[in-house]
Amino acid sequence: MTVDASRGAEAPPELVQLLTPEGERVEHPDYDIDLTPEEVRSLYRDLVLVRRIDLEAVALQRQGELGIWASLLGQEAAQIGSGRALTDTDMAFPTYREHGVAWCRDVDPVKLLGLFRGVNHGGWDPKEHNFHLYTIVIGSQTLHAVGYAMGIQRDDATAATIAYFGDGATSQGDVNESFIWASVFNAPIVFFCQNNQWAISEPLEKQTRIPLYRRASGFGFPGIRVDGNDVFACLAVTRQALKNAREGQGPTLIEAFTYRMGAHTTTDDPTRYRVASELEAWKLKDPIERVKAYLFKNELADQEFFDSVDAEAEGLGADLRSRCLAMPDPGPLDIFDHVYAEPHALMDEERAQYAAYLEGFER
Ligand SMILES: Cc1ncc(C[n+]2csc(CCOP(=O)(O)OP(=O)(O)O)c2C)c(N)n1
Ligand SMILES: [Mg+2]
Repeated sequence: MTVDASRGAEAPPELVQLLTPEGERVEHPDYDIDLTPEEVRSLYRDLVLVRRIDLEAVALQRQGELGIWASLLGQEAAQIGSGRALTDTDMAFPTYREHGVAWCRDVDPVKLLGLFRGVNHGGWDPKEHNFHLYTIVIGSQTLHAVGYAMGIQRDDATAATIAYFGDGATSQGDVNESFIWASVFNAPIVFFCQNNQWAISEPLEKQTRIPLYRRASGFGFPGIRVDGNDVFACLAVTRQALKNAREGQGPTLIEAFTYRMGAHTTTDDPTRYRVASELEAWKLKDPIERVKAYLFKNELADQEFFDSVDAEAEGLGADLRSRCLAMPDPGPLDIFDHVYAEPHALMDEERAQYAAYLEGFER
């Protein structure tokens, strides 16, 4: 097996970075960010809380309370940075792993669990949060997002759309088709690719021979690679790309260079296909530790602050657990209610047949 050096600890040269893994602020000629201490503390809180939500969800799955869970571990900065760059009127189209973006869109985390517990089909109103339902079919949401972007373009709205997808998804036809549509129609969209180096057990080198962000040039729009473990850089780069989209400058592809620190989902065992040293190298680039180091070094937060965030995280985890366990199971016939928005003769027939079948057990 070939090992791509770029997946190790060495940062590739094209990377936009504003905060090093050691917590040092660095300048970039094209991107800057001016955050108040309060804003940095708030980003830190977001990062810690979404990691805690994720941890609780993994534990719930391991205890049989969720059918499956797709962990965001390691990708918190990519999601919080890009999620906090969105304005209320922007629209986000996630995959199944964007729990951090959901947090930024004020989706109650227990609603994320409903889908994975099998008690609903995605328990939030996309219009209320401007956050579309989770999409499992790899890459398909990029087409929905471009369609939405073209729609708001025709409505003359000053909003942008963001589509999330992974490195593996870039090999899908849907994603490439969405790039073409977005490009030729100059759609107000940001393509946010979280390159977490793996598509289940397929490594990045099986998806591409060139850095993913460079694909954009072939489609005719800018591409940029950002340190996906740097919340400042993700915020700055996404903010700029969304602004460009809103101002009629068309799409941007952002490749957030990050790492999936956990399993693909709870059904996966990554020790079967990747070496432990790779994970160890990425742990040194942890997205939360560098913000903590920055806050400490610059005396922008004291121990009391860190303790209070930890305590809040513990409370959130416990609350999430109890509310997850309290979610009622749907009735067996409820499944027919969500196929069509309007009453439907075939559904009525199938519901009646299934009800009769279930009654057979009661006799
Ligand atoms: C169209 C389609 N093909 C295959 C799958 C099975 N599948 C689920 S996740 C996944 C890998 C996706 O990798 P990537 O795009 O890198 O996203 P990540 O899971 O790493 O966030 C695959 C192949 C699917 N859900 N949809
Ligand atoms: Mg991936």
